[in-house]
Amino acid sequence: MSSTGNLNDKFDTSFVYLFKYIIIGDMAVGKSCLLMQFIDKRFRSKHDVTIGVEFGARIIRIQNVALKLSIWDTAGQESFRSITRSYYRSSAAAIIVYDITKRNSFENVVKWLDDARENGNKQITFLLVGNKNDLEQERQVSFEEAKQFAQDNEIGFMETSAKTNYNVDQMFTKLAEIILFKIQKGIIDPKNESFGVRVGSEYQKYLASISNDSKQDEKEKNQKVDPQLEGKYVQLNDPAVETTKQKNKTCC
Ligand SMILES: Nc1nc2c(ncn2[C@@H]2O[C@H](COP(=O)(O)OP(=O)(O)OP(=O)(O)O)[C@@H](O)[C@H]2O)c(=O)[nH]1
Ligand SMILES: [Mg+2]
Repeated sequence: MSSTGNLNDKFDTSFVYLFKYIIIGDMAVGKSCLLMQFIDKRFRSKHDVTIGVEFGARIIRIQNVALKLSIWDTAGQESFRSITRSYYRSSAAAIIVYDITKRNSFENVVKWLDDARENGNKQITFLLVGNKNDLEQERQVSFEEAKQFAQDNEIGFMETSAKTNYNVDQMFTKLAEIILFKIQKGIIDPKNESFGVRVGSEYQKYLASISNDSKQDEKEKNQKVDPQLEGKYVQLNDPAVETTKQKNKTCC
């Protein structure tokens, strides 16, 4: 196992919440490059096969809440599948990556999704990612087809390029917004690590800093879609989030 990113970030506990992510998908679709771009802002043109699992961490802020993302980048190679499975359970989010220039990697998404649904916790949030969208002339999977698949399976979807850094930060932050939303709605208990979340040293300070009124503001802000993502992202139709929205509509 190897790791990437700033060493201080990995041991830093000054965050409100920690969210665990897992990145899955076929070999060579660009999982490690997406993580490297997010953590280190660099691109590697060589395919350096991941053996087992690699790790990266970064602290981000969403609506002024410090969130630490702890990301497990797994091997696409079939022989590592049983190791990968052991990481699903304690993940808050699963990012399923395919390569838009390799139809086969898209066809295998269904297997990855089944695997994660079978082995993950019941509140895991999914995002389907079509990577390498800089290679438009080699495209084998249309945006529309993948979007339809994501809608049919009630998961989020976006296209990215680890090479040009297109949508890379957005894919990680969008998931963090949704997990934060689930915490604020009481769908996920942040103190229950089986959901792939944990509280950090800033948690008590954060709770003390928000009055009931400002808590409500935070919730409302959290429901807004990042304007930068409009047109590039299919809104997550997460059944748990949808159910609470429905309840709120009828209750007040
Ligand atoms: N053009 C282009 N190439 C990319 C992109 N992302 C990754 N690649 C290339 O695709 C190859 C595989 O990338 P990796 O990130 O190592 O793939 P992986 O999914 O981690 O593969 P495994 O670890 O074997 O499962 C490398 O040669 C990368 O340079 C992208 O967005 N655009
Ligand atoms: Mg890799």
